[in-house]
Amino acid sequence: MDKKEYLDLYHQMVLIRRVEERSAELYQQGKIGGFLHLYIGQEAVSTGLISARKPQDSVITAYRDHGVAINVGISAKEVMAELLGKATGISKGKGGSMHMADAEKKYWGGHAVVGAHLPIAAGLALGDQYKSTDGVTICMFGDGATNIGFFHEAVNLSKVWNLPVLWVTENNQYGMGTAVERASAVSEIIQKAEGYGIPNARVDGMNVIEVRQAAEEHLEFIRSGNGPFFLEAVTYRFRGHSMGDPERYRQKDEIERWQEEDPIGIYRAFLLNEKVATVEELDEVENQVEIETQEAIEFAESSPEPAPEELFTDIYAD
Ligand SMILES: Cc1ncc(C[n+]2csc(CCOP(=O)(O)OP(=O)(O)O)c2C)c(N)n1
Ligand SMILES: [Mg+2]
Repeated sequence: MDKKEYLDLYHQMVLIRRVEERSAELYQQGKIGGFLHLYIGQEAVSTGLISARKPQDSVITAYRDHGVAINVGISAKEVMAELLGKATGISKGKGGSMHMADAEKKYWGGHAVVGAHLPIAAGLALGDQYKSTDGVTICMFGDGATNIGFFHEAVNLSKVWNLPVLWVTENNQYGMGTAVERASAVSEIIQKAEGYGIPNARVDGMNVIEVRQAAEEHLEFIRSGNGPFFLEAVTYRFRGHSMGDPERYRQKDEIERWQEEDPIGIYRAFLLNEKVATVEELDEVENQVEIETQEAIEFAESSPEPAPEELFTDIYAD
């Protein structure tokens, strides 16, 4: 990567963090309705993964989807407007937090039902295989999703049909309020990939460079016609499952231990140690993000709500 690319990854991670910190405030002010699941703590996973994608690659994820939206190139303005349910949002204000998508960018959402997007990912990959494109589908899902039937059906079939899909489980140690060990028969999720004969690896999900390198290697493996690959990114969410989570299922000192591994802090130290950038340059990126986030909020707040007729559009494909 050249310096610009290194700084761009830093920009993306800080932007995700700041947009989400501000959206938590807007939620508390009652300006965002419904659920709000923050990606704070997990930024290195999607930033590293998506930075390795080619334009022909599809991306699909669960409801913790704001960060992924920013990584695929959706502007902070469109993300914020969607969160506020405004017509200028990326899903025209009709999707909200859990349903951000952009077909032009091959970002297929944003899915609220746990595990339900895995069969869709298998279908996207089947489409690429059928049309002989060299696109790969990157499908991200939580550790909890790997206990669901959808997961087993989709992952099994991906191996049977040798589909070009990169399965990525974000093991953030918890489903809603349930620790991995209490819900999954095996605590290393890659053991499930073994059961389906799918090559697999674990990566430090707090280290954006390691995630990127893993993604580059495994996407190339899949693109060369080797069928699916299964990656487990070990990570942690710093905030509650969604807004209003009393967090009675984990200790404060556990959260603090993980916060010492802050993915943004780790990457910032890396950029400074490797002399890729100076403190002033990184501070400048943060200042830019502050302005970008503030402008996004102003844009969202001053945008109109969707017109009532919009209830009847975008329901069926033309
Ligand atoms: C089929 C289904 N069952 C239950 C729920 C309620 N639910 C929402 S999130 C969640 C936990 C999922 O945990 P995980 O897959 O680890 O994702 P994370 O929230 O950690 O990102 C549950 C059980 C749901 N949305 N869909
Ligand atoms: Mg989880």
